[in-house]
Amino acid sequence: MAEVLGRVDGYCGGHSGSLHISARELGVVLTSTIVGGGLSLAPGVALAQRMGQGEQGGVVVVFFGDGAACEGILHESLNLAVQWQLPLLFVCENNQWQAYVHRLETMGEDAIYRWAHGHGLETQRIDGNDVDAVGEAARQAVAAIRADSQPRFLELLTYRQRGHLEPDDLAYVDHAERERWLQRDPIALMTERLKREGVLQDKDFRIIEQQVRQRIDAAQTFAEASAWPDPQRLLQHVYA
Ligand SMILES: Cc1ncc(C[n+]2csc(CCOP(=O)(O)OP(=O)(O)O)c2C)c(N)n1
Ligand SMILES: [Mg+2]
Repeated sequence: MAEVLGRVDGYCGGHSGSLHISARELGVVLTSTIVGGGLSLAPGVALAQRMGQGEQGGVVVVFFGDGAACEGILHESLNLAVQWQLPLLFVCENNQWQAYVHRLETMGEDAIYRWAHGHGLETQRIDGNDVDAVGEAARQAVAAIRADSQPRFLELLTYRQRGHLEPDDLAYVDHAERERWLQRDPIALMTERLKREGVLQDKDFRIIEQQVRQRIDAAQTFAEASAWPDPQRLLQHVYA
């Protein structure tokens, strides 16, 4: 059988969706479909960084959700990161939902950054819908990690606007709460601010929107023109 029926594009030889990407050239070690999976690997990657692998002064960043924060691996990783003085930034995207369960059914109001703080590192809770606040906190955290070789932790408070999956009627959602958060959509907030400060005008936003649409269309065309991977390679690089 022919090795491949045409050119297979995409990450990981066409084997991955957005949940399983590894792109070394972009500095992306992996994404994982196992909730909390990234947390288990991040200290190892950061240890390699500390031992001289990777770019000089590089900092490892691990992103995870409020659901992942409820798993034991968060504590193990935080503890190792502090004890081993790892160049590791923990970023918890607290979007209030863990599939179909509201996070307040699984933890106290202010739990996440306090849990992390208990392990002896600096933690901060940020308005995750304020683009500037997130950018500034991230820059400061990375600079601080480079300066004292201690990990840092950011909790970004935000809200999941859509369902867990696309076919999701949101019947279990508190619509008043969702509505409040929709009023604070991060892109809308940033747009308003840039207009108010006279940085950009309506026509500039229309151009940006058009450019984004073109990029998405081009990516879709590219993906649809790519070949499917050969079924014979289905089990390649599968370890369990
Ligand atoms: C170990 C594990 N348990 C359960 C699931 C099923 N699952 C997929 S996403 C998800 C919710 C994750 O919530 P959170 O960590 O808050 O991430 P979010 O989707 O909100 O970004 C669950 C339970 C899984 N993928 N892995
Ligand atoms: Mg969540």
